[in-house]
Amino acid sequence: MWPEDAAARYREKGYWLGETLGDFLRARAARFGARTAVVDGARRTSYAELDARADRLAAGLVRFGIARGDRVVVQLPNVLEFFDVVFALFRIGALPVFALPVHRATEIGYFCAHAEARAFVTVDSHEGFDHRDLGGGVPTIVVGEPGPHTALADLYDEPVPLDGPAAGDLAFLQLSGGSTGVPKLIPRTHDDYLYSVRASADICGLTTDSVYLVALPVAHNYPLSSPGVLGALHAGSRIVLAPRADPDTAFGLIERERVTITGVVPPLAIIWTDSAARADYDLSSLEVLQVGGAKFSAEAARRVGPALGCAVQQVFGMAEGLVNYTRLDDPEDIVTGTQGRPISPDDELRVVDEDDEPVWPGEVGHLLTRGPYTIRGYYRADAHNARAFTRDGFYRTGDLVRLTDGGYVVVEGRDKDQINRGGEKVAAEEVENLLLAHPAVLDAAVVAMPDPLLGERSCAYVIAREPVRGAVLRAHVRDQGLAAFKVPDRVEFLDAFPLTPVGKVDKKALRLRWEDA
Ligand code: AMP
Ligand code: DBH
Repeated sequence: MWPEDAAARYREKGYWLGETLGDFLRARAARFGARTAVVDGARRTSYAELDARADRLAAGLVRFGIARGDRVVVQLPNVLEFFDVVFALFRIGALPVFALPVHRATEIGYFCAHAEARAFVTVDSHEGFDHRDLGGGVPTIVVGEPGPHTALADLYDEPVPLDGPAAGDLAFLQLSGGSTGVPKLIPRTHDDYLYSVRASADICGLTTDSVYLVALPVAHNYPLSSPGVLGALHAGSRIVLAPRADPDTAFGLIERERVTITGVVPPLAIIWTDSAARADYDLSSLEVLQVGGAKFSAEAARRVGPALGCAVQQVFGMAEGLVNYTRLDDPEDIVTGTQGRPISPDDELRVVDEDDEPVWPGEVGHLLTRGPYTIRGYYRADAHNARAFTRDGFYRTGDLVRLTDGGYVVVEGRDKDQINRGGEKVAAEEVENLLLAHPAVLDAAVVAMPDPLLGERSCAYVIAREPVRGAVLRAHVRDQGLAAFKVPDRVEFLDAFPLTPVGKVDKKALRLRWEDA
């Protein structure tokens, strides 16, 4: 949490308004009542209805045993019930832990255990996978057919009075892509998050005429808040939920709902750009395509406008806080050649060398940041926090950047032990630990290899004790029950790893094997 002098400054400057997310929806409903808030297939829900659904579900969740301060792991795809669940929890003052639909038993089990979850909310099945038993022994609430668990549909009761949280309290736990053996949970408060939401809606030009398509999984920080569904609710816009992000599904919804803005990751932007010419859809309503989550090349950025007939906005953000946007009125070279500038005049960005000393202006260095919506520590992670934050509270992003004269950020690389697979982050150590658990593996090092579509894919270098096939090791990782994107794309065998002068595995040298190839 922030030191009191910083908190006082953020309140004084009007960033932290003392509003909770539950009150936020109430105020939006009072203002935009009859307007359509969420479109999910044939279901169209107004602001007033959304508000009432959250109150009714909050009552049922309290009856289920959920109280203020409890953590609840929420794993829902892009469905209307996501809004009911998270706003009901916000009103109770219980904290959603935002899992993604791709997560499996290993991740869900970890989130439930680490957050000591009181309940797990999921969907009966999604993309052919049955989610109902992922919570293990944690009481489970299911959207759809509940099996032996509780049906969410049975929890919409008559509203009850709630004492609710304070705006300075934690609102939820967001996930970090991470770089360590286990994922980190990110504690965000009502006050800090809503500041980033309001400011983002403003920067992205959202109004009551905007229609925001949720193409990515809604619980991810980017479609949730940059400006995402919360930004859309702030502005009185209409939210359209896409069940999938393939061009036919997304373009069909853009045409049908007259979508004006959406946010995607670079591989999707590339696929949409390529498909637009071939597809026979009316995309004329689309004004802004946001691209973020991983580096978007200037070449790819230049192709978007002509193909899709819209402007590009680059977004460089992190669930820990700091979000940068190119502005809608920025010149072409800024929009294609940078990852934007921070939301807030009070976002502090430092670019430093290995000794935390500032580099020369314009030079590449490690990005450290601190500000009104950037966390000061991960949830229940004291030892890690001592490394991940400086003593004066700056978050070590693990990104290598340079700043332009105008204060725009250009992402040049990364020093964290992570593979960014088109926006899906793989913590190398997490996968290495799973590989090491296989009897044939003596040592393992997972690194990024370049990929034309995803930007990066993962390659596991393995020193084997005995002959084993790469496919067997990939299956071994997959069988541990974790998100499919973490399975190494490729396995290569070596007799020994290159070492750095101090004797650590030289991952830079391992990555270079691919760049030279
Ligand atoms: P997380 O901390 O898991 O929320 O992931 C945030 C990280 O994603 C950042 O620290 C960057 O490494 C990466 N990232 C997000 N957006 C971009 C972007 N536009 N360009 C390059 N990297 C990005
Ligand atoms: O990658 C991210 O985590 C991200 C990207 C864009 C993010 O959290 C965000 C915008 O808010």
